Amino acid sequence: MDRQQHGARLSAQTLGALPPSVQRPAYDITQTRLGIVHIGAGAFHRAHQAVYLDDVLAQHPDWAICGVSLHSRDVRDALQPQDGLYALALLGQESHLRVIGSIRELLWAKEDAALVLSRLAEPQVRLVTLTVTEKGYCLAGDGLDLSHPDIVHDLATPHAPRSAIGYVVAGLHRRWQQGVAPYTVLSCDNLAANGHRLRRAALQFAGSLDKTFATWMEDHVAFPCSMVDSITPATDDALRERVRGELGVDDAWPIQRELYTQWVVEDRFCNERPPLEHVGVTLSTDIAGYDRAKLRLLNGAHSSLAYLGSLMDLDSVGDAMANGALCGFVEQLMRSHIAPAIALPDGMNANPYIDAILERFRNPSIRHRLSQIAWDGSQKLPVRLLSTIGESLALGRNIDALCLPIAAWMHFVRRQATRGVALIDPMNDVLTAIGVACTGNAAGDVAAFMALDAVFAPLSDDTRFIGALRHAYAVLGEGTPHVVERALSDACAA
Ligand code: CS2
Repeated sequence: MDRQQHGARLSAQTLGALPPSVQRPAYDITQTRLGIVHIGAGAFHRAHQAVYLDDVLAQHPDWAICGVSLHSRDVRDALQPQDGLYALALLGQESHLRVIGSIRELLWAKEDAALVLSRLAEPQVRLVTLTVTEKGYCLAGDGLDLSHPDIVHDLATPHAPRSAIGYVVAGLHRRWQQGVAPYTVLSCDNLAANGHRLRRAALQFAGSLDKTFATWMEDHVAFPCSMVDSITPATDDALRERVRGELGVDDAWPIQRELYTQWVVEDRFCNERPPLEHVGVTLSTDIAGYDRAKLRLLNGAHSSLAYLGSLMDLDSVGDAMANGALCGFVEQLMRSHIAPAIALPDGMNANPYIDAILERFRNPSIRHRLSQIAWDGSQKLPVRLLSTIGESLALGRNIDALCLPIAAWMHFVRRQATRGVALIDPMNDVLTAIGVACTGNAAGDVAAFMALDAVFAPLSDDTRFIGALRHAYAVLGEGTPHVVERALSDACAA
């Protein structure tokens, strides 16, 4: 039977008519009230945090989300006509669809800036969360990148910001002026010590505007750290088709993720918080160990698969896991080179955690493209792999295997540049210039990359690192599939 109601769109009105196999919000979406402003309402937020909040709302209707997009209007335009509703496909052995209702309002900062700022000042907004990806924090080294065009702009016109930091601080400034209690600012991005880094950047920004206000922020605003985890492949045609068939109405932007999800949040809020512990979130006083394990093991392995696998002309994580040499190498990388170099949280054993990661990567219900993971390498590699290399060197450990994925990234940059394919990376221009100038000579090419302080400092003048990286770069030859595969087999046998 064709259930499709011709032209009908997912919305509060059509929600009741969805087939019973589709899980729906367990509350009346029209009765919820905003409690959270979320900056960066992309796929990860909608697959992760918004789902936890959908569970919270079933008991506590005052934690609905106002989702703000800073750059693109697409999410607002897709979801506003749907009353914020969208379908999430949960992919595992028993996949199912769930409609999420926690995002009650969608704003596009470029057009709705005044409304975003007024939401941020409303007392019932007690929490501001962010998923703006690594580059969205405008960081350089340990602090804010004061030469970043958005930061230069926002410091000149703080009441009309563009950046995430600019909005967070502008909202707090209004509250400070109006005597409204501050909100907690919770980063939900894959950055080590994300709350600490965001706090430093926000205080630095505020301090450049007004010292008294910055001191108030320092004393009163909490920036807890968090660790987020759920594999969320980009929406593709297969998903759109499946959702259209199963829902019986149109959804302009469904999303998908694996069944597995984890959210660990540091329990340090300066205003009320949703009862996250009731919906499967781990609240902890120290999340650094979880953070490290996830970023270094899961994300480190993901980026390794992405660059090595792309050179091998593989398309998805599933394809990469089906390649014996690559899968064997990445498993060994995690077990023998990453896990022994990092301190894990009390009670966490590396091997079962790694087993679970490998199983998640092999999930046959998911097609996660390596090209998606390869985005933003300049931002991801320092957090995911270079930090492990630095700590391994400090421990006197061998770093040869850890340098292979870094060398693969360099070959990947060179390959895309010579093919004339732009990288999705905020450093695309400089990386492409380096890639085009590469000759294949390991010493010269490594030296050119080492000039990228934002990526390689403080390792860029470490002779042990440079030696191992040159070797890894040379071992990968011209970065062609067979040579890469042989290098990985040799690395495993070594
Ligand atoms: C991936 C992550 O795209 C990427 O860089 O490594 O998005 C990864 O899927 C998530 O961090 C898993 O929690």
